[in-house]
Amino acid sequence: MFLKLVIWLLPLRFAVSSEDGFTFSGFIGANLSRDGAAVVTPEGLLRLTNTTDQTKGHAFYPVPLHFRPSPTANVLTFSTTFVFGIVTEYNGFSSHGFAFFISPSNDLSTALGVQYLGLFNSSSNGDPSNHIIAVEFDTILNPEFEDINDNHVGIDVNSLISNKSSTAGYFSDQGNELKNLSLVSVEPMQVWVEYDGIKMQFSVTLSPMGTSKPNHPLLSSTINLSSIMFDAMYVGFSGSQGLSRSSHYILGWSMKIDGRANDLNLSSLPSLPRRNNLEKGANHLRAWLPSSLSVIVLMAVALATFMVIRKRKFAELVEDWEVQYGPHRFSYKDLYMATKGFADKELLGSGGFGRVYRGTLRTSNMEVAVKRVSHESRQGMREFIAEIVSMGQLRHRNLVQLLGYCRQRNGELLLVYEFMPNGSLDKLLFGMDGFILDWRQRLRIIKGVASGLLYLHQGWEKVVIHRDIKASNVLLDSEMNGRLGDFGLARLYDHGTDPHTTHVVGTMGYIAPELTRTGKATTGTDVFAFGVFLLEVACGRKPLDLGAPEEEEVLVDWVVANWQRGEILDSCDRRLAGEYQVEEMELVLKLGLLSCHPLPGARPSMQRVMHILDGHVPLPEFSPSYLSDSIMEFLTDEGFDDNMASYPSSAYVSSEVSGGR
Ligand SMILES: *[C@@H]1O[C@H](CO)[C@@H](O)[C@H](O)[C@H]1NC(C)=O
Ligand SMILES: *[C@@H]1O[C@H](CO)[C@@H](O)[C@H](O)[C@H]1NC(C)=O
Ligand SMILES: *[C@@H]1O[C@H](CO)[C@@H](O)[C@H](O)[C@H]1NC(C)=O
Ligand SMILES: *[C@@H]1O[C@H](CO)[C@@H](O)[C@H](O)[C@H]1NC(C)=O
Ligand SMILES: *[C@@H]1O[C@H](CO)[C@@H](O)[C@H](O)[C@H]1NC(C)=O
Ligand SMILES: *[C@@H]1O[C@H](CO)[C@@H](O)[C@H](O)[C@H]1NC(C)=O
Ligand SMILES: CC(=O)N[C@H]1CO[C@H](CO)[C@@H](O)[C@@H]1O
Ligand SMILES: CC(=O)N[C@H]1CO[C@H](CO)[C@@H](O)[C@@H]1O
Repeated sequence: MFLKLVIWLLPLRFAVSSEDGFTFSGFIGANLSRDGAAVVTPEGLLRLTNTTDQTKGHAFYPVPLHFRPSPTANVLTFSTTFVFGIVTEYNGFSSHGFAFFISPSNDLSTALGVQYLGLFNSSSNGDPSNHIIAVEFDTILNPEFEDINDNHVGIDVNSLISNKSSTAGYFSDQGNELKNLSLVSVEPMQVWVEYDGIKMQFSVTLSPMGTSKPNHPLLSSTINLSSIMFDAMYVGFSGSQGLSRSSHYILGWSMKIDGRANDLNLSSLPSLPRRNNLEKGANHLRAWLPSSLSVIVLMAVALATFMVIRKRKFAELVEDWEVQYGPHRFSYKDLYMATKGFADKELLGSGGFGRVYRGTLRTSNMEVAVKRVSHESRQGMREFIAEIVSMGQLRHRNLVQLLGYCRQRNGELLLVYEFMPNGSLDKLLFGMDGFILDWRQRLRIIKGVASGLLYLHQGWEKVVIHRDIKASNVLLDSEMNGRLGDFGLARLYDHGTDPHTTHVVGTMGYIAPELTRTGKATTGTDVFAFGVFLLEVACGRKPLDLGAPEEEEVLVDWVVANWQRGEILDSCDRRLAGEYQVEEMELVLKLGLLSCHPLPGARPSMQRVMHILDGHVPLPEFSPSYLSDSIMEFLTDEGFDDNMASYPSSAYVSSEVSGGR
């Protein structure tokens, strides 16, 4: 009887003890629930992301832990420690990061990867009903989440906008100065996450593996977790990556509720692999080749013939230096298959840079747009590809995401973008199919484009000049958000050319006057084009319409003329049938005029444009004559060159004379 009781109690005791604490020194045989790309490697490492692009992965302790002694009591003290390492394939190209999290659910399948770190999606981010607490280890700067840099640790409560964050590092016990650590250094690091249930103090400490725990935590924040956490919560890790390959590894992990987590025996942890080797595919071939020599010879001949035929069809150009960019490259074959052989019926459109096809990637069923760009010179290609790869790291909800590229031997470059189901804005603005974008939609698109352009100008480590803002470069996603496409592409035409003879890239009607003079694209020339774009969207007219009555040919001049008559609203799109807010329409028209002021210094920055559109800053007072007066002032103040003197009669037409492509 007694024995029976013991036997009956034994598994129960086990379960209880494993519920308030656990220790994993390596993960061989560990009972974890995993999803997405997360795996335990044969060496016992928990790997959250694999080498496939844009993956996410989660690993949870399989049962929820009880964080309160009773469902109504306050959250208990708890502590966890783990060792992690991030292995990037190419030094300097970081991908997204990973997080330790506490969540009410073990199903995070609706969360997005990439910058959302597999924790939230665009609608759930910031929602208090998430009840998710996380410590993020983020290796990409995302301005939309107010990230401080591309190497930081943050405490997140229900949102990727961290409650508190810091550059990754640790405080040495002598001197108390912050020593920086690089998360992507491929060196293992140990983390301690602790919560003091009485003081409500949540702290995070980081140090290189093998050094003792620093006394001073890296991050410490007073948070009442009792108001956020439930009694039973899952704990785990979430990893996510973007374009460049990187793997997030956890080497060991221990956790304890109502106490201090067991120390990890560091010498028994599996070791972190060095930089990923490229997969060795050749070994597979060797394994199945039959031993008979004649068969081998026959097969080799057949194979070689087959390869030659295929190679001709799918000849792509890969140079040594490109191997480092790995997954940004798509194989020509995959793109060929995706677009059904670049079939005409998959053609989405053709623009200044080439033809664009719709495609569906076979491996992921993802819809993409593939742009074929011809490049005559291979000179500067390396810089250009490096730039494409870094452009791939630009992420903003108002930019069309670049997913990768492929180079072909015939001098063709294929760029792979996210697919935008609602096509380009000009088709909807000027389309003949009777569809009319209402004012609310137009204003939202305008604000979206402004925000995307602001990100290019200021949101990233480098200033990116778009150079070709216009309605046909604005694409619409499934929610009718405006997204800028083709950013940075105009540089293609600059590479390898003599800087003194750089020709002007842009589109007639959108080219700032000084650009035709100096040939130098700046954020100011982008603002000019954006101003023209504002007028285009508000008026539903192209910037230059040579078929229109003479006084209406140049959109900007016509709007100015209407304003001078005191009837600026006469300019707006008649198809709106008066369905708009007068103040908003006036604001957009005047802001458009101000932004395409002929003098670069008079134009606002995109930051200011954004503030004005959001109503945080009033539009400066100016009259229609300001546009021409200040030119006269400029012309009399400064010695100006001949080109300048040739345009005051109609400042805007000058681009017609010398611009275009
Ligand atoms: C893993 O843990 C879950 C939840 O406790 C349990 O149902 C399952 O049987 C365990 N699996 C193994 C192999 O121990
Ligand atoms: C990576 O993970 C995905 C699941 O997200 C899986 O489909 C794919 O096969 C994995 N790739 C490798 C190389 O393990
Ligand atoms: C976003 O996440 C929330 C909460 O997990 C989920 O309810 C919602 O369906 C998700 N939205 C999308 C668009 O996946
Ligand atoms: C540590 O990193 C921060 C942010 O990147 C930087 O400002 C600081 O100069 C670095 N400190 C050292 C000692 O490198
Ligand atoms: C913390 O939050 C819980 C639940 O909302 C509340 O009952 C408790 O009073 C809070 N503690 C403090 C010190 O504010
Ligand atoms: C730590 O692990 C090593 C190697 O597995 C083992 O030899 C050693 O006894 C362990 N130390 C402790 C304190 O458990
Ligand atoms: C800036 C920020 O995200 N603050 C959050 C910090 O955490 C509390 C919960 O304790 C949230 O309510 C805040 O919004
Ligand atoms: C105007 C227009 O074409 N709207 C479409 C945008 O895309 C969504 C989703 O693909 C469609 O449902 C809309 O009809």
